[in-house]
Amino acid sequence: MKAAEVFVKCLENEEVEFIFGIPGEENLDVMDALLDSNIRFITTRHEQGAAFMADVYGRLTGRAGVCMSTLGPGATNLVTGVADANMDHAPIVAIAGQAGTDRMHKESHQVLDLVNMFNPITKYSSRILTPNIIPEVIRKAFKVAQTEKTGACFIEFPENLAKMDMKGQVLHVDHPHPPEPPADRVELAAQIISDARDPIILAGNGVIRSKAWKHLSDFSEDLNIPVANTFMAKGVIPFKHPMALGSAGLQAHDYVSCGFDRADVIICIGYDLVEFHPYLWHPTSDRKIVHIDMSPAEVDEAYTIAVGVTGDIKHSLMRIAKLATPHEGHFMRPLRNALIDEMNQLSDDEGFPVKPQKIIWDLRTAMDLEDIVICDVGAHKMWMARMFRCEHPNTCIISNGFASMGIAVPGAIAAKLIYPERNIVAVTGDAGFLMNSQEIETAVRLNTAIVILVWTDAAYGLIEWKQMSQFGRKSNIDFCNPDFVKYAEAFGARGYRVEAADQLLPILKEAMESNEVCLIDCPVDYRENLKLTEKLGEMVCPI
Ligand SMILES: Cc1ncc(C[n+]2csc(CCOP(=O)(O)OP(=O)(O)O)c2C)c(N)n1
Repeated sequence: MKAAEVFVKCLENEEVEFIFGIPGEENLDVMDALLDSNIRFITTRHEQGAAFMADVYGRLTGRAGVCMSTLGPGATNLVTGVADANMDHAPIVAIAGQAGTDRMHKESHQVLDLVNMFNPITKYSSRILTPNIIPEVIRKAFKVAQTEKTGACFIEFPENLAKMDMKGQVLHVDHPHPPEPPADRVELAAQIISDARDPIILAGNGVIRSKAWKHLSDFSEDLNIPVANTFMAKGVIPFKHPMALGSAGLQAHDYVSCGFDRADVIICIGYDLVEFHPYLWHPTSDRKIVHIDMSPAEVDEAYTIAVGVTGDIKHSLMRIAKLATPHEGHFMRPLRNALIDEMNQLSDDEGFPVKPQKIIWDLRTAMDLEDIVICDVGAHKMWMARMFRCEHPNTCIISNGFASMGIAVPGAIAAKLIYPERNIVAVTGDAGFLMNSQEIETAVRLNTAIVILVWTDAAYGLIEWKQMSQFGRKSNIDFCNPDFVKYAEAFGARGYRVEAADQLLPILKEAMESNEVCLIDCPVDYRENLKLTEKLGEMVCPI
């Protein structure tokens, strides 16, 4: 068989469904071999879009999303999405063509050392040096990408090797078992939790990756300990659950922060420091931290742990819950009630431009609980993370480690390919939207009927918020937008413009029912940003 054919067979062996990418001159043989495969190639309009699609595929399925580019500029275009996946622990395998091995040692058209370029943004970056190692390299890349902490891997495939004949066997796919937590660590954690006066849980995305959300709810119920979740762990405990406090991650002192202030023991479960820096929830560095995760705690002066329970998160939670003495109840409920009051306050607001709180209210009303939002990065993300209620994990995807703008539109396309029966909404600012808006063409061509909700303010809203908070004046954050309705229509999508607050809900409903790619241009009133900062600045803790 030709090496390119073996390469594709190895991808099939890993049960790859989609490859997101752009064909190039240096991956001609792989592209040709794909024609005889069940793997569906999703042709995108930018390699960054392809990488973000793989990223969101990985987040939603736990299996490696695959993206592919040509050498040189194609591969450099993948970088942001690959880095995003790696830092946010989304499993992906990125593949790039490369020049033939006979011209890689010298100055040569489009040649860059891609293995080294991807090294700092992957867990494993490798070159196919000879055709015989293809099965090993592919198996290793998928195994490393899909094993906690999951992340990105990169494979470079020189074009002359892809043409060679070889004998190759696909390798058996094994899924490593997470290790058991050591008994003495479990006992110590149970002791600290039993002795705590006011414990609180901070649940991170690792709980979702480990599919341990049910165990988390049981643990919190059994021991009577309230749960705050990171932005990347929205839905890890249903918002309606009596122990849920809501999302923690704002850089301001939010209601949930009062819970951390009052706690003497903070139990971090499946939490990564990139999700929400510990100095923001633990500035005093004096509380006892119980670290429950698949791997040892990162070193940080605000994250000095009393005990680390490393191993299968589900088993750790079950075993600690068995040994620990339940608390009699918790007094943190007012934190959640204060947030709920805020959520309800502007549900009928008629102001225009539409207030962020009202947009979120209408969006939640229009969407089913199993539907999925892919959120971009900006002020809208802060509002969504704080106020969009989620009852199920992975129903509001937020990139909050690398936090790259531009993920929402391509991410929504990937989500729709995985879940064609669900409504998928890309929530994005007008700046992040135009970073990958060309993928509307991909969505229309594939008939992936996503809804793109653009919060329009003709500015880099989050940066304006920070500039105004810190300096009281803004620097170079304004821009002009095209006519988004015409823009959508030019791609063959539907375009809507919200011109009054009460139009948003019916437009959202119509868009979701339309079964077409829809864009909604919704002007947003970001005067609410500074109002929120002021309000939280003056807030007296309700507990
Ligand atoms: C690729 C990338 N570039 C720059 C930033 C820094 N950044 C974070 S939010 C933001 C502004 C986002 O503006 P917009 O998309 O309009 O959303 P808004 O804040 O207005 O809701 C910028 C520039 C980033 N996170 N990612």
